[in-house]
Amino acid sequence: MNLNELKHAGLKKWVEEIAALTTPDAIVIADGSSAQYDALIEETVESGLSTRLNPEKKPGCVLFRSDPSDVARVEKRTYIASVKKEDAGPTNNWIDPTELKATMTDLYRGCMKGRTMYVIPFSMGPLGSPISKIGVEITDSAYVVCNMMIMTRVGTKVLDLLGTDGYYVPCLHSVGKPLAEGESDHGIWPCAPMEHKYISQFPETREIWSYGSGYGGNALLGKKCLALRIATVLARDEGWLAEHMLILKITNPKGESKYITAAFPSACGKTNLAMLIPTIPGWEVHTVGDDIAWMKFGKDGYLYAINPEAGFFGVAPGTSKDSNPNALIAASKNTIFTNVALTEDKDVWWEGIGYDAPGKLIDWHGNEWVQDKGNKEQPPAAHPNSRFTAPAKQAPSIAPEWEDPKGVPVSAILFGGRRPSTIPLVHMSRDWNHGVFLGSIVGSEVTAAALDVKAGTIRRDPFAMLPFCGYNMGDYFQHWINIGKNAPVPEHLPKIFYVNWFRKTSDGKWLWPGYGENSRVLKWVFECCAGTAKTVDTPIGIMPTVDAIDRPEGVTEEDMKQLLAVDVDGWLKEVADIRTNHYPKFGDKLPKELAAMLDVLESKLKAAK
Ligand code: GTP
Ligand code: SPV
Ligand code: MN
Repeated sequence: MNLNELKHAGLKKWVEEIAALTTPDAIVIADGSSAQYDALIEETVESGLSTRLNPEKKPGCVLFRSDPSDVARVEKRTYIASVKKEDAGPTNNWIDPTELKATMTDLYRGCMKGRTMYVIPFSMGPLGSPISKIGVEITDSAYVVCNMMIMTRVGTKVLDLLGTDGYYVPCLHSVGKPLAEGESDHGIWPCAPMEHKYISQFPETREIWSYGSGYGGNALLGKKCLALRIATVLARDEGWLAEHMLILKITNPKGESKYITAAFPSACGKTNLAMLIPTIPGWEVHTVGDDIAWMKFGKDGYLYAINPEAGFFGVAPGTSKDSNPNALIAASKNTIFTNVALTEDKDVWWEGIGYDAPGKLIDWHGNEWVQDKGNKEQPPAAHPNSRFTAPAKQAPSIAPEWEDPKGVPVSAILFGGRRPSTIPLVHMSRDWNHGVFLGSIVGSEVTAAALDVKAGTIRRDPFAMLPFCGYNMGDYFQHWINIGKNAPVPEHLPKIFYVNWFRKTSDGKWLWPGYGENSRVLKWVFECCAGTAKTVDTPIGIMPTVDAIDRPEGVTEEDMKQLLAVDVDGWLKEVADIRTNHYPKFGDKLPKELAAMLDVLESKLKAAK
């Protein structure tokens, strides 16, 4: 299909304007067909940008490598360009939108010369569903087009829905100006130097402009930019929630099901929990989504969640037959791998895949790599943030209702992060506002999912939304409080929990085995929702009694006591940190309900000393 076939005059005009600015050699519209997907992949294979994997081991799969500087989201180069600085708030980078557009327009000028410009009409959420949002991404990266075709619903069906004047969110992307003439891209996608990268959201005009990076969250603009940063703004205005959450369905041995959503910061276990295989007999878990949830009240007063995505952009390292067999099967065909290692027989390998490297590998830099097991300092063969892009429907665990436009009614919301100490395995909030408090204080050890934040240090990541909230985080806290206040049926609000799979012993070992064993905690969550759980009231909230959660093999009674103890001194340090370093950032935007919760927590802890 070509430009003249575009029936939507506004869209055609926008595409023409961008083409005039960026001067591509050709314009191609993504029609969503598998023939076009195959042809695009073939082009990248032929130009040396990707490697086709062994069709017997990984049919329909390819491997891409990025520039070593373009392996994760770049939070320092991500902007919420609201008209007023205050509306971006204390946790977002801000530049005046007029100034930022001028800077970026200069960068975009002529940037697609020598390349094809692709126009990708896409839907976040099932096609035609009243909750879905339509976007159109313009990009000069075939890698982005192919990833978007897996992660979202793409093509002429979306254009049909748009008709001649339908609304879409314009999303402009370029990997950046090509290298100097004569220089090749060395089999990696091009990108701009750090100081030219911009991942910009314009909340008032609901536009997204991204320049200089080809990596997932920076370049697949339907995902973090639209389905979170822009969607949070829409959700605030329209009274719903756009969240960095997995959605799962848990079924007990009697066949009764409940739906749970969970917000953990990037690379803290959402994909794994969403696809978990319970270790407790008779229980089942099915996947509705692994990264983003949009939640709206239904007529019955329950919050209903939909997964706006159609694929998984999952962390590869640590994914094994033992930890997440569902993800391995989902990514066994028709999958795009990014920055993992390549074996001699053209299969993939990564750290934590569950077996030693089979012979000589090509690492994510494109260099030969031989495993040296004795050497703890050996750089990894796969980048720690290497990823697979796999169609959601390929996961054996996918719930039959995962595309239901109504969504699924949510009984419980979990918050969590990587906390080696203090935070217990699980506790439940006393009520909605206490749950909002728990979300607001989420902290986690930083992972490799973003550049420019020091891995290993703990930072506050409220609601796991620090990098994804499109407006003032203080107003976002208030929005969560308001959702509780305005709930049509308060007793149908989800219960809110705080979990931590990442406690460590003093010698650095995991205190809790995690993965499938997390089903034991989900069972307690299920029982809390059903009103049958064994609970005890503590200064920090409602907790399981020590015998309420069956112990997994290898976890002693002592371990369990430690996992479920209230570390009063640790929590008092937590309170002090929130009081001096975290909450003051929000100034008078901090909801008074949250300030009051902190006082209550402190006095309860002091009373328990
Ligand atoms: P994003 O896609 O970045 O939003 O991440 P995610 O939250 O989906 O994280 P994911 O499930 O991909 O997990 C990231 C890393 O955490 C992987 O290396 C996992 O192996 C590891 N992990 C997940 N669950 C557990 C767990 O229960 N215990 C431990 N120790 N590690 C876990
Ligand atoms: C995350 O970083 O939270 C991800 C990967 O889910 S990305 O799409 O790159 O944001
Ligand atoms: Mn994520």
